[in-house]
Amino acid sequence: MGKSVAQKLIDSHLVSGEPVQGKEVNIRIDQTITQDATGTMAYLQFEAMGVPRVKTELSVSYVDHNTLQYGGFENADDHRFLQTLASKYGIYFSKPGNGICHQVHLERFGKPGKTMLGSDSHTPTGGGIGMLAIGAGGLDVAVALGGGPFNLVYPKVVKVDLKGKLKPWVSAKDIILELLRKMTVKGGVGKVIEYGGEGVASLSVPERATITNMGAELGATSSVFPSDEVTKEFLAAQGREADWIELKADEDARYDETIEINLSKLEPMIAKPHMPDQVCKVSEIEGMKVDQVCVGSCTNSSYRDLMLVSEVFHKGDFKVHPDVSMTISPGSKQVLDMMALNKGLSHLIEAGARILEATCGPCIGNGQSPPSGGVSLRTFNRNFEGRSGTKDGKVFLCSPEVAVAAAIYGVITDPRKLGKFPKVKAPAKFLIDDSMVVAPAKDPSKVSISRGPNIKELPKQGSLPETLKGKVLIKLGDNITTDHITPAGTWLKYRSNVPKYSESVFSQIDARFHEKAKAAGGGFVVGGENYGQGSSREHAALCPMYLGIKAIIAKSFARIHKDNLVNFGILPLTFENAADYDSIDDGDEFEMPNLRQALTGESVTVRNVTKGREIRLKHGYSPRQVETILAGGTLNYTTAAR
Ligand code: MIC
Ligand code: SF4
Repeated sequence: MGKSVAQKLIDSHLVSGEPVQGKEVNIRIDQTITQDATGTMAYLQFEAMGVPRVKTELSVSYVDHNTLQYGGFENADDHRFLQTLASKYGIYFSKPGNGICHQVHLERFGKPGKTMLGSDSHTPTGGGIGMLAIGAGGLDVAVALGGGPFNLVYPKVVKVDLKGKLKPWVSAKDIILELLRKMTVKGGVGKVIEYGGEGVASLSVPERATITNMGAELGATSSVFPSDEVTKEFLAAQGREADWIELKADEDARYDETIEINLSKLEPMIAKPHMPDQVCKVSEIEGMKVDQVCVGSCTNSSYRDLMLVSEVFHKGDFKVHPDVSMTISPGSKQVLDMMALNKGLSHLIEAGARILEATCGPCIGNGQSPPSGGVSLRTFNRNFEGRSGTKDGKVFLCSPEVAVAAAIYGVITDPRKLGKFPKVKAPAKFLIDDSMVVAPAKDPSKVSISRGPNIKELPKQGSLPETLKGKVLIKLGDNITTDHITPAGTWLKYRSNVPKYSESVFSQIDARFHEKAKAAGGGFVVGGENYGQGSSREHAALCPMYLGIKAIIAKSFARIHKDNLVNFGILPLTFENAADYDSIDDGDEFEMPNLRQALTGESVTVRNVTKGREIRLKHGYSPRQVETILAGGTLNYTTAAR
């Protein structure tokens, strides 16, 4: 039987395991990426493994999240640590200002047919050029750096059959927003989303990357496009034609599910606060007053996207509305430089847009938090409550077309009203200058790793005890994100300092949570559906582990977070009967006896001592995961195995 692109990519990298949907397989990883906010932990863990030089084909350490810290040395120290470590261990280092990891990697390093693991949930952006690119926790990336395979559950493959062609003012962002509307933020769990059909050829690589990027919001393991003539042209324009290979699905490829999207019928879409799947047509909410417009993030910061915004202002002689504050964050130095040379940047400045660095910036709550209760339209990928830095800020997600229309009129506006569409031609040649990427040292013995005082040791824990006991420290609802668990924004500077960062755990929900957890000597967390969605930050497992959290009992989990919990020896458990969730209250005393033995079976029991009842829970771990949990986490497990 024929294979899909996703199956070809997985099967050609299989190290062990049966390629059967639902079974755990191990795949070889060709490339890795990290960014600064997750990178320090990933590399501390890599160091702890004692491997002298990375074993991947290519690894790049990016600095793009925390670049301009206000009043403090922490980030700058982290940058120094990351740069010296990269140099010593054979990793390329992309300096702050060179751009957002996903955008730069697509431009300069990604290769069709390769696998990539990244310590950032939007790593699947690489699927835009036919890579199998997967987001994971830093520890999984550390293992891949050391030449270890990545474990994944063989996914279902969903074909998104693209029919027709996009109309003017409708773009790639509308395609993924439409898919989010149809599938919801948990609709992609356990699946790879593969794009096919006649509509594929009409989408450029940056447009495809917008779509694969935001597949992360579906909870998908990855998203992928075939590698075709369009991919070849893009790589040639980046001076990398030699990196191209053709990769397409077989005629008789079988898919687990097919979803059809007719591009010709699509309209401008928008996601309302506070979830990326709260999608409606722009026309349905036209007229709402807007305080801010932010263009950028790894979803929509390509040359095409920013030039489009610039051209709309320029051709129509428009300005940013007096009541709107508009920011532009270019995806890369390449984008910024090209627009500086062709005056695209001047047109944005003349229009009154504020030009920020080529970094994540406002997307991660680093600056430009909306005013109280303010409406912010962003071309980003996440609008979780509070992520912008303003708890009651209302963040909407949209395309660059919708963003610029709102910036001009000061209200949400259907961009089709702007008249003639200024189509941006893909450059025949991009401007190539990799001078902000530093190659690793030829002689590693000459490099010493710099460690500032904010870089604290990795916390450790022992193996799993026979019995777990404690209180339910917090009972939560559905769709708890990693931004709820360990927020970013002003806390970001503590990513290398787990004791300090642990004070942020659930702080948006209960400011005293960390004190409570410590005083109780740890305990349990109860959650609803899709617990831990969003970011790949392993701190959302590591910090709770530091606070003594033993198990998270939820209705369902997001993939990366579940893996991170296992990596740090916290038990992710689901209810056999979801209705049992209702019987639990904050403060209930739990006890899980004979746990080590119970984990060899399929389910475990928690005794709710307060309520005098027993609740059956499923774990669904692979034999490797059971061993990992018993050992108290991946680091213990791998060091013991050596
Ligand atoms: C995000 O978009 O939430 C982040 C910040 O890029 C995270 C990584 C992190 O928390 O450092 C992600 O997407 O994985
Ligand atoms: Fe950066 Fe935002 Fe992309 Fe995360 S989603 S990598 S914070 S731009």
